[in-house]
Amino acid sequence: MIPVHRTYPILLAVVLIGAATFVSGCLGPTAAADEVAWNLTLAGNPETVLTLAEIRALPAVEGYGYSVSTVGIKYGPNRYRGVLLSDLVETAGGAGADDLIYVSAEDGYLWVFDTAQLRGEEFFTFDENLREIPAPPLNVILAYDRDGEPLAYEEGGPLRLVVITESPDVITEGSPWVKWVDRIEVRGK
Ligand SMILES: Nc1nc2c(c(=O)[nH]1)N[C@H]1C(S)=C(S)[C@@H](COP(=O)(O)O)O[C@H]1N2
Ligand SMILES: [Mo]
Repeated sequence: MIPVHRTYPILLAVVLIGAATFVSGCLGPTAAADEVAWNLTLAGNPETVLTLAEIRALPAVEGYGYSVSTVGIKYGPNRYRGVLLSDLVETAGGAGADDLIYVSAEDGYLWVFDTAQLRGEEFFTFDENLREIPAPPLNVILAYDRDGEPLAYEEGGPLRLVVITESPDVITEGSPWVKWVDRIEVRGK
């Protein structure tokens, strides 16, 4: 018979192994990305709600994002990864040429895009000295990663609208970079 005082270390070991397995499972790279609970509502007909994990599973694009705020503070450049806003609009049922896309956030912020902007057109672009430059090809994405890491809440994550380019030295205005995006709606004019 095992003396009573010896059963405790065995039990403790079993509990610790169980706890370690649980913790490592929670902190694994895929689990960590899934852990933030966030829903994106695509207000089409029918309405679609996507989780962060479902958004990460969609075809992804990458590029450089570099913005300037209204008061001239530059933010970036950083490498962003996310889903094309135009792909999400297709999932929401698509947009006609005259429709507008309302992108909004939990703090009540709203930015309205037209379909030309969905194609990356009509944005103003600037060089490092904030002098306007002809716009190179741009893409509007709903970003979830910044420089290879999930976009932090303080940076507007887990989902932030970002205008990206192929090169790191193109600056765009910060106002369309909607932070904490939770709703995308297509509406007629
Ligand atoms: N949800 C949300 N997104 C937002 C805003 C806001 O107030 N709420 N401000 C916008 C404006 S006007 C600018 S210039 C940038 C500022 O980005 P920053 O807070 O990362 O500097 O975010 C844009 N996105
Ligand atoms: Mo701004």
